[in-house]
Amino acid sequence: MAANPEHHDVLVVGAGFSGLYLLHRLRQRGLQAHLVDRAPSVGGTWYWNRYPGCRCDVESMTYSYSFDEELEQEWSWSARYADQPEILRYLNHVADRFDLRRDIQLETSVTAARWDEDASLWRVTTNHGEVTARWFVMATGCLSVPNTPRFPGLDRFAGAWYHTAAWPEDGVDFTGQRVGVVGTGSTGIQTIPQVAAQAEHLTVFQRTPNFSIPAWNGPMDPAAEAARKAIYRETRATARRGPTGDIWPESTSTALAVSAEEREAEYERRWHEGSFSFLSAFHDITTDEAANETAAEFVRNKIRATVTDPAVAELLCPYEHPLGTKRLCVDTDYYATYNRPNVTLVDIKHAPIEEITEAGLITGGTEYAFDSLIFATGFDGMTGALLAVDIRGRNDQSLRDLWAEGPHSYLGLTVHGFPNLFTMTGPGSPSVLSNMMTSIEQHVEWVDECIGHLSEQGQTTIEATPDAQADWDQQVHDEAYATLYPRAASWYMGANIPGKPRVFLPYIGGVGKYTEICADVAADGYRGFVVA
Ligand code: N01
Repeated sequence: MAANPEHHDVLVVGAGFSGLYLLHRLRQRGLQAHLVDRAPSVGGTWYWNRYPGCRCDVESMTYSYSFDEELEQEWSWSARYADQPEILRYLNHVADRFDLRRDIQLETSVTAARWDEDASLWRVTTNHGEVTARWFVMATGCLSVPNTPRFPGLDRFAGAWYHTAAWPEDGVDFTGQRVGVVGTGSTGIQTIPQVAAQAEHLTVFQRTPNFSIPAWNGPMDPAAEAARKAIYRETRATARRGPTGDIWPESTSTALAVSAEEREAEYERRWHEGSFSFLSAFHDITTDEAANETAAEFVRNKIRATVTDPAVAELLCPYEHPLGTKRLCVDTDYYATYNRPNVTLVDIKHAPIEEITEAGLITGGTEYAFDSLIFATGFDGMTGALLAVDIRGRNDQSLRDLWAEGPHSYLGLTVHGFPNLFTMTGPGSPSVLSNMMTSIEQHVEWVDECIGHLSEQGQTTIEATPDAQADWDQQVHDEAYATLYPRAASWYMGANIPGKPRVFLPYIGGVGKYTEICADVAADGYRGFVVA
């Protein structure tokens, strides 16, 4: 440990969308901010996830920064939904454009952080030694710790295996190979059509079928781009006010109050619009089981109409969870991929993977042989990256212990007992239920203004009160249980990680409502916090 650790006003962990913007804001305010990231590049999730087919399933003209009008006007996205290399280029451009790199230290992993009561600062341990900071911001993302299930025998597999979230930088050529993919969430659904087009044979191992809506992706239309740029300020404001952080209209009708024909027509219209707008076709889709079933059956019929083998189509039809309660997927040619002669779908719900062998894997007593195996098996969502660091607050309280039965937070941003710690898009915030960009910018601006306000007032600590935290935990729970979401064994519920507490993690009350609450808390002198 260094005798005199390097000191910063603010230490930010994570060089993704959130950390980069926060660094920029804090520096503009004259604070000395320092950003570290374990990766060799900026980009966060867009650095690590580089699997074939990886792209954003939120439209790029809303999944991009809004804080700088020149950037917004000058940057051109090549497609409606940009792919991973383009998003990574954008983030690198932002790092250069705002001269961020001089305060970014890469290949630096934070392993522990301890609140020093006497000095009122955080002591943060990294692989390069100790750093101290008055303010400590975990901008580590919601989906940063990959989940690789412990299939017995994985170490004896003679082929190559990959997790989609730790993809080789040089890519992988599957030409002529027999490939297996485990997992059919958003990632699997993006990568399966791409791998199928290259491999000699692809076998998909599906535990739970998912609902997927077509992206209708394509090259950016210059006229549409110009039209959107002309009204960028209005659309950004709409995104911030609405529940989803995006700009499609929310329906005020209920699905069962309209005729079957009207309902079908609206679903058809939204289907052809593409993406998550489908979930907003009627306002009760996520709260009323019967309403939800009408949307679910519409999608199942699309699957049946697309997939030529009726048995395969039926296997792809989700029945287990209401539509949307596991994150809706957005695809390009996903269901049609199962019409290819070189693609096989294997149900592992009823015959789980027994073991990985030298040649491949065994399920239902059958061995499937592969050259390569791909795990698109997701992440330890929302809490994984926060708990990967041994964070200790007042009285050496460990965050891991405090959250052993599920996370507690005030506004999803702060935790009682952990002064001056901010968890960007943390559990208890809208984050993953919204267009992340809208939520990230709202968090960055709130945290920056909070730190700025306190610094101007000569105040050095802010800490959530236990009452404010308990009240927020309750609100997060109540909002969730007024919907169908907790019925699904989803990663939103922590259900994908063995042993993880089943707690609904994000705040589902909507971005607009949440933003108002946060603004009101600040305007009310940081209500619910002790400031000293
Ligand atoms: O992960 P997932 P993901 N045996 O957890 C299966 C974001 N994202 O990486 O459903 C067998 O959704 C698991 O099965 P089941 C987005 O927020 C964004 O696909 O648990 N199978 C499931 O099929 C998304 O929601 C973009 O029964 C096992 C799959 O693996 C989030 O990332 C793109 C298994 C995991 O699905 C996570 O998506 C991609 C086991 N032991 C992702 N364990 C954008 O475009 C897991 N599975 C912005």
